[in-house]
Amino acid sequence: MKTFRRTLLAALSVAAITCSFQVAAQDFKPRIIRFGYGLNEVSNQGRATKLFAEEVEKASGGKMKVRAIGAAALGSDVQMQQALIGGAQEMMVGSTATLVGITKEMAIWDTPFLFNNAKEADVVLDGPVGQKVMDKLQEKGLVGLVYWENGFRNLTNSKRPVNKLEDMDGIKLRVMQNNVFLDSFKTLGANAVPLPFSELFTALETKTVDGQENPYNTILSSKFYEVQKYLTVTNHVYSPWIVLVSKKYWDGLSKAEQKVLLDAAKKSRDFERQDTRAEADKALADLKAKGMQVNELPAAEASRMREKLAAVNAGIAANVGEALWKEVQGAVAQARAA
Ligand code: TF8
Repeated sequence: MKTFRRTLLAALSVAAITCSFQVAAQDFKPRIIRFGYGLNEVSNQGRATKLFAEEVEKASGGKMKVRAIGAAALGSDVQMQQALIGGAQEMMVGSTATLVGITKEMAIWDTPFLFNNAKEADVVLDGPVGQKVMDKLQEKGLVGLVYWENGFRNLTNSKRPVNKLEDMDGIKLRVMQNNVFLDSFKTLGANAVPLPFSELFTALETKTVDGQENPYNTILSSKFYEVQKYLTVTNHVYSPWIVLVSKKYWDGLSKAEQKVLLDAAKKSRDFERQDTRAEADKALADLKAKGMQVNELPAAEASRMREKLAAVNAGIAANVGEALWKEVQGAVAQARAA
């Protein structure tokens, strides 16, 4: 009896597999998805994009192919967003911070010191309020699938070590194309200049700007250590990346194709966060070995920085709406208590 049941089960599961393949064959059209990103192929962004591409191809039986195009070869974050909205490009990953011109609510993630650690970020971003902010993109022609980790941002420059806030005075600092970042660094005394990431290395090299701020991973993968001497550990904000699909493109996909993209995006997210954190753990030592002079902002100065930056919070709340501000604060408090 037992053997019979086992045989029956085996037969049934073979039938199920065959059946799902038949569904697959009908539901997947041959598709080529151009997926753009800003960092190098050899970066956390590049590695996770590669994994995403593999997962999509596997799950669609080779019908859906992802062409990963890195190093901003398809344009800066802002340019790619526009291409997605217009339907000229299918997918991308980039900073949530560069989306605020399209969806103002995205600025909530730019709140300085919003998260104390990555766990809080995961819980809030993957939770209901993270989804709510992501869904706002749809009315603007974009579909957000998942958040990846860019990471906690730290300050580099070529002028001097930043040991106290006053050391930032007059430093020409590249910031993302985003008002919260612009206001934050002006508040701290820097001469903040918005620039797309794709122009950053050259701007640092030619001394058009003196400094920038990004997670350790990016300072390493984009070789900023070649053109920046000083790194100050500030962890002033946690930066998410977001995987986006053109809504025009998305709406033309079958349910099965949409599921393939969403499932693969979730797998890539889990991989990306692990990979990013493992790399970040070692990156500081690597950056020192490459010759960067690293200092921690002394605790008293870090508190001064927090206090100064709290001044931008009211502006963010007004911009994204008090209700969303409170909801996110509540979600953070809950994540912190858990
Ligand atoms: C920045 C961001 C970049 C992203 C990337 C190009 O400083 O941190 O990492 O925009 O997708 O611009």
